[in-house]
Amino acid sequence: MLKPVQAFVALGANLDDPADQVERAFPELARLAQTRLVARSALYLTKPVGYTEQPDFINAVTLIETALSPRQLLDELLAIEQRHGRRREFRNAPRTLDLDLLLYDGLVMHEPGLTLPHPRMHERAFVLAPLVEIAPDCLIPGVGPAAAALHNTDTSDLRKLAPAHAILSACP
Ligand code: PH2
Ligand code: MG
Ligand code: MG
Repeated sequence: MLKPVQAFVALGANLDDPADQVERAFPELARLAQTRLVARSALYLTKPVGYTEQPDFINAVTLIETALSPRQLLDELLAIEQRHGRRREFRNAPRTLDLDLLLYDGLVMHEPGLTLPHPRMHERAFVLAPLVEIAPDCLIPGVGPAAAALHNTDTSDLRKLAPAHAILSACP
C-alpha cells in the first residue's frame, strides 16, 4: 500500500439538482477505499465558462487523504460520475457530476487522460475560489500560489452559498 498523500478534487454539476449531486458526492468520496475526507469547501453558484449556453453550475473543492494511486483515484472518480448518471455528449456539455483530480501530492505527470496538476485549474475562478477557501497556502506546481492565481481571475461570476447548516439555523 502507498503512503497516504493529500489530493484535491474539484466537483461541478449543472443538471438534475446540482447542489444535491455535489452534496451527495462528498460522502461518496469519503467512503472510497484507503481514503479520508479532510476538508470540503462551501458550494459556489457559478456562471458556465467555455460553452455558455447551459445552466449555471454548482462548484466545490475537497481535500482528501488517500493511499490510492493517481490512476486508481481517477478511476474511482469516473465511477462516481457514472453512478450519478454522467453522459458525455460533447466537450463541456452540461453534466450531473464532474469530478476532476486537481492536485496529487505535488506530483507533475502527463499521461493519457491524467494530467497533473489539472491543466486549466490555474485560470478557473470556479476552481481556485473554493480551493483557496480550504487551502489558503496551496501551491500549484509550475504555477505558484493558488491564491495569486485566484487574484488574476475574474470572480464576478461566482457566488459563495451559505453552508447548509447556516441556512437551517436561520429558520425560526
Ligand atoms: N466545467 C467545465 C467547463 N465550464 N464552468 C463552470 N462554471 N463550472 C464548471 O465546473 C465548468 C465550467 C469543464 O469541466
Ligand atoms: Mg471539469
Ligand atoms: Mg472532468
